[in-house]
Amino acid sequence: MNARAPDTATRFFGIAEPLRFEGPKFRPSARRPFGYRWYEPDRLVLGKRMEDQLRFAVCWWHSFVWTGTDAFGGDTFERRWHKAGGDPMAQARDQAEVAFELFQLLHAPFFTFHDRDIAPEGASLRESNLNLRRIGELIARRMDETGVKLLWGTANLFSHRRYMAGAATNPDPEVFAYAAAQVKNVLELTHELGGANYVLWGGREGYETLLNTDLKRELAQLGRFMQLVVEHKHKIGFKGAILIEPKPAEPTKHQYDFDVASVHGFLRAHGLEHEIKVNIEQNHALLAGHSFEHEIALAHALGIFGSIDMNRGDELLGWDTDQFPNSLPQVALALYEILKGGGLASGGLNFDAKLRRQSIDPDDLIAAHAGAMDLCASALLVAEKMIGDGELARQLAARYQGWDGAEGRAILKGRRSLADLAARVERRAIEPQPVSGRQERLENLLNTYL
Ligand code: XUL
Ligand code: CO
Repeated sequence: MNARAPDTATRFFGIAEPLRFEGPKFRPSARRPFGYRWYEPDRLVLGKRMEDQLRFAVCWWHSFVWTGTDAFGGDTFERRWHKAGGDPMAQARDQAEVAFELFQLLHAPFFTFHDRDIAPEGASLRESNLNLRRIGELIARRMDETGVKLLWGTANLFSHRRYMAGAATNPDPEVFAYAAAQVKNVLELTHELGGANYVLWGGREGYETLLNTDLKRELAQLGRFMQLVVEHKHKIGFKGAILIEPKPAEPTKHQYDFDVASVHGFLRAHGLEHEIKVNIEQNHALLAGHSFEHEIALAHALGIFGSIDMNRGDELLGWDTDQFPNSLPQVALALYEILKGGGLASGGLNFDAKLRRQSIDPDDLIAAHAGAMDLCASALLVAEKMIGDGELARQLAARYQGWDGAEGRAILKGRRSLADLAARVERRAIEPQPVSGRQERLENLLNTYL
């Protein structure tokens, strides 16, 4: 990454020097408050540079747009670009400069954005598009100067009141058209900025009550919408992956893209299983009643693994708290599944995570991201040990070895009928012997890698 020194007059953060790899003994001091203990971009891990294994991205919305509100209170952050009465375009430009200041300080290789994060909505679609294009040009220049890349872009199809009853699943086709227009524009901008993927999160593609919802129609609308996006992707020659981000609920009570399994069923129903993959978020997995690693392993098994929104949910709260990850075993298990499936490919680890609303200092943004990046780097080294040692894989293979034998293969290849199997069991008259699942031993083994 090329360093582009931020203008001292407009600098937002308290430090000017980008963070460095300091080694595991590093302790923060007044002179050097931030540094990486584990994140060493050039270190080779399983044949790839650590930076290329992890592909970190900073998200625009939580880091620069969110003001610290909650259901009971307003802005706590009071960022300078959110001052009431300011010129929204000037504020958007200032926000973009701060964003690149943060990316560079962190050494973050990627970022992600929604259209409405980077530029204000105008009085008409034409005006909104113009705003987006103008800020897009500034972002393109900063990307060129710094080498920071775009992991994915996405359209915000959930904040504006026109989308209160859904975007693609709206009862009004004019809203569907508006959403399509917005996606067209952001997909094109993502393409021009060299984005590695394009994400669709169906924030309002769901419902509150069947009394006012025709579920069958809405699913058909959503399927058609996704086909339109894929058609346009091919038309403009965008080579990145199109990703759906599953989430079971919030803001709607029931969302159609509930989890990886429901998204896969939906994709197959609309002939899209080879065109669209999933962007899996830890907090969303938890809300759907799954572990993070379950969703990752399932997506790999179904051939639709795309990318990760890395964050952490609170096990005691039933909503999307979007905290920065900080549990080593949790992230190590997730990375183990990612690596077992072949790695991130065009995906990345996007920190869809936000500060707690009392963390009002600019440098809290640095601390949060740096800590999360370091945690993921350390978890990657754990996953490397798990794979390198191979004992977990050996024990798993041993558990299923019967299926690699002649009879197991014959069953799976379709060479046995139900009657064949019944006759075999009667003929042999041998009771299958249960074998220990050894869960505690495996959990102990896992702890030896941590
Ligand atoms: C919402 C969420 C979104 C998507 C992008 O829960 O995760 O921020 O990641 O729209
Ligand atoms: Co997300």
